[in-house]
Amino acid sequence: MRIIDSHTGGEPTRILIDGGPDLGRGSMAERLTRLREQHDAWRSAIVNEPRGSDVLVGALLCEPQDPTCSAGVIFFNNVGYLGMCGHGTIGLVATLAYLGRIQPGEHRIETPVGTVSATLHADGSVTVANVPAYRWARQIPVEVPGHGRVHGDVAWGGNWFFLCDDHGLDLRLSEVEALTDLSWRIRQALQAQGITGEGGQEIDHIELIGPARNPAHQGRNFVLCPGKAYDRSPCGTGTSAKIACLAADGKLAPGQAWVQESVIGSHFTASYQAAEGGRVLPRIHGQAFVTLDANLVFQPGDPFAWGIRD
Ligand code: PYC
Repeated sequence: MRIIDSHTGGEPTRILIDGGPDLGRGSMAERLTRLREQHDAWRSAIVNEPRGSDVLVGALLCEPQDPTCSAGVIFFNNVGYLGMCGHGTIGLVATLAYLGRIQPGEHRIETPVGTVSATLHADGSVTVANVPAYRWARQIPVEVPGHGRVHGDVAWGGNWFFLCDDHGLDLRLSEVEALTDLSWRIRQALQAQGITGEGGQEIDHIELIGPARNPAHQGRNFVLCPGKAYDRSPCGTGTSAKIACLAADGKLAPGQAWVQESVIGSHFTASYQAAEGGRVLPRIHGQAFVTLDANLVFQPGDPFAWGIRD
């Protein structure tokens, strides 16, 4: 049971390369349902303490359904499953390149929310052509207990995001505790006030947005993930949601570059092509580096071999 860790702009991804549960055939969405309902202990064993940590995004590498795809993947974290993961897809492509399984060029990858394409460049960087992104609602007011009213756009970028810019905080590393606390309270307020994505879907990522610190970049974010860990990268799906909002506001033209900084100062370069129904097709460019190549060990008698969980 081999795992390979990488980081993309500081955000780690741990991929189970072989071994793991038998999820059968079918789409990644069907296999995700089987993983969640019958084999959730694997998610916990891979990413939860004591083997992992709250920051890790995990992934199962799967045989794709469509033979023209290079891989199938299911992403997860300390509390559940992700529809899509931008930094994780960049990490997956860097991992497949490290393994010698792919060469520079375009590769199609099946995810639970659709097939994405990713281009491995000769310098090792990766461009992900994400699933269509769109803004669902504009400048929704939310009463946040202990803070007051904030406003935000609700947008889909492969996960649901609430993008808020009147939070009043500095998007810097020394403010991570305050940023985490406010984002968590915004998320709880969204739930309490019944504010959701399309079809009542839960908004489980909070994205605080603000000005870039590097004058060559266009924006900065702080993204709180569903399990209360913040994204060290600018979040590929969050950056996709952001450019969907910019496109909807007429502030970013198709093909124009938007460089999004994370709260630690790493960055992704994003752009989009217009799609039907006001949607955009985001492209996210970044780079991942492999940090560990190891095997999972389950020793008999280890009470936490499958992770610490409820
Ligand atoms: O890069 O899309 C992303 C992502 C989602 C959660 C953590 N990273």
